[in-house]
Amino acid sequence: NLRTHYTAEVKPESVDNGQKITLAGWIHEVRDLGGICFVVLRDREGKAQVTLVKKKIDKELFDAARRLIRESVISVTGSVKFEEKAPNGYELLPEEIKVLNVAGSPLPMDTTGKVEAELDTRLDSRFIDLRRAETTAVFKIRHEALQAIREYFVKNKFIETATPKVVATATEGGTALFPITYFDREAFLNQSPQLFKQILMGGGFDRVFEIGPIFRAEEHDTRRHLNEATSIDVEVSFADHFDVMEILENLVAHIYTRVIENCKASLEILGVELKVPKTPFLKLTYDEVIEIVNSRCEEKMHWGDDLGTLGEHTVGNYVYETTGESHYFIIDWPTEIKPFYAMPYEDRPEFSKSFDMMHRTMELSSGAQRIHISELLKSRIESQGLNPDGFEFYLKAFEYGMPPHAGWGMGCERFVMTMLGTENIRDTVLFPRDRRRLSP
Ligand code: AMO
Repeated sequence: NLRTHYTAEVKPESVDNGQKITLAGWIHEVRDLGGICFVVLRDREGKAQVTLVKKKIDKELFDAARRLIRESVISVTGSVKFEEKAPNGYELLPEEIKVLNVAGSPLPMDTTGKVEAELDTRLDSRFIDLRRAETTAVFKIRHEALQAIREYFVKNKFIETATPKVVATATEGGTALFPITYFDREAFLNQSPQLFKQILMGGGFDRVFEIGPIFRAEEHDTRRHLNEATSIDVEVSFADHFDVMEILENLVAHIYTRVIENCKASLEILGVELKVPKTPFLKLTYDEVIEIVNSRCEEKMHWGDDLGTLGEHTVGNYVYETTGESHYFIIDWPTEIKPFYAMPYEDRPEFSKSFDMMHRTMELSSGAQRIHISELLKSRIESQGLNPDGFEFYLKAFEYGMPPHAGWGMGCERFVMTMLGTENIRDTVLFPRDRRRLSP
């Protein structure tokens, strides 16, 4: 047996003093003080000190320990000695150290935290970067967030779905597509499960969610755009935009609650203190947002303009100053700047039943009540300069009993990024895809 415990599991509640255990992991550090040698073993959950006293142990074992090479993989069997002064409150007194694989040197990057590596260096050697506690902490929190999302949806009677990522049509007008070759036909990587989750409403699924990749051929190189992102998508029948906004804000509060409960150690490593956002979130209309921007910025925003980065920050700061909260909605966007599937208000069709969920620093989610009337949908597709022929498979589902429905999509990476205050979105993806990066 190469491992009986993780380092962090060795506690007086669960392990006896003197008990024989086996730890496995990487050599974080070897400190040779002559008469005593400390080998710090690191695993996914933390670190442990293996202590070798020259006078007390086998000479061969002592000499082998002194020669261990950093970041090599070892398995150590020994007895536990609880010792308040030792890191984590215990030492391991070894009987056997198995070297499972020797690491080359020098390492492609430092793992001790003494030297701050550039993001690019870290991403180039991601396997080493992931051995750093700060990096692991981000992905443990991301994992917990996704667990909380699934828990919330399952409890609320959603069905989890998987829709194709190789498709024949665009859905999100504003952003470009990645073309691929599909046998002898042109195809694309999907920008959003949008059309499919709507078709599922026609199939009577009522409440669906999907967590999957979306692909956006956006050329810009920013701290908050990826070319492959993870989208959390929701679609609900017999619901309007207000119903799905409520689902969204409650989900956000649920994720924060779970992360606070279950990720104490990781949050501490990152120095992040979280507070559960207060629900319901403030709702500002698009028209109110224009007023806020124009009263605070020199560059004016006109009706029909999208909210730029400066506008997002201005309104985000306004909301934070007035409410102390970071999350809010912008509702009632002009129909012309939202995708074709957003439902216009019956009495003022220039406005749509759409919303964005914002964090103080950026947009996290967009959604809307959808058009479920086939004729209106066709005319909206045409008025956005698209050809309805390409949407035949989608439009067909609206002709044989499509219920009214609404939904939203939220970027997983942006969510984690704003929760943890991460500088760059690439820090929240294991292997980010951007304009320049296609491997690892
Ligand atoms: P939208 O295009 O606004 O809406 O995308 C929804 C959310 O997905 C995230 N996101 C991204 N994250 C990182 N990098 C990107 N390039 C990127 N693009 C999008 C953002 C964004 O708010 N079909 C609609 C959703 C719906 O109405 O259900 C849609 O895709 O957090």
